[in-house]
Amino acid sequence: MFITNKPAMIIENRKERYLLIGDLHLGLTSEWRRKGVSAYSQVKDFISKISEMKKQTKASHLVMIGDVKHKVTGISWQEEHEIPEFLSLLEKMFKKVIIIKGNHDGHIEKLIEKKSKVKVVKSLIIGEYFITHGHRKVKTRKKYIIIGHNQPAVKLRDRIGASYTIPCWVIGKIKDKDQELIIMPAFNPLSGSGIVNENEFIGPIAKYLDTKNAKIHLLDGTDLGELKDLKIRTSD
Ligand SMILES: [Mn+2]
Repeated sequence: MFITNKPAMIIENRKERYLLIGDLHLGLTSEWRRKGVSAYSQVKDFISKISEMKKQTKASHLVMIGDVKHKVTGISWQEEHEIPEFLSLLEKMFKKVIIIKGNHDGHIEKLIEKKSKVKVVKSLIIGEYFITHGHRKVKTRKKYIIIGHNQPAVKLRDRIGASYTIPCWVIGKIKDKDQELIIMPAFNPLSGSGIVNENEFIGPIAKYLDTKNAKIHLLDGTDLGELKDLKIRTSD
């Protein structure tokens, strides 16, 4: 269900395939430009990556699990232009496009045309999966909970002391419950990350992750073992 080498996963239910991505933070680059960094719209790059994954997986539905836009309150000039463009391209590609609202998605509804088939929801259930952004509390008995919000990455240090921050998946149990939590890496490679072997997880769901048994996988499938053993260990 994880797509090798991509910050994305597939869930199959009733013969439909749902492609999941999260933490896109479109509009982030305008903030950088204001600070003097040359960075341009990511719409085309995102569309080509999504279209490649769609071809590879034959997904019929797209689920964006929050933080499609970057500005927490209000809408930036860049978002006002880029998000409708991005969504209209996605609508042409998928049967359904679902946005699960993240903490950065304030007023995103204003960027969606009335006749659009893009849906905005707080959370979504697909079969045994409960999917939400991860910044608000939820009640569910579903076996699997999928969130984003944390933008997890692991910090590794090599023998000469150079350190690398590499996006990762976090998979573990919810404390005292028979439920499994999957934390997705961010889709936007520029959006920064929460270092799982340095920082605490954020949000009211991830804080109940049983970190003693949580496992870390890199996007290429490398199993780094348990988080508790990864206190900035040396890689070979
Ligand atoms: Mn978030």
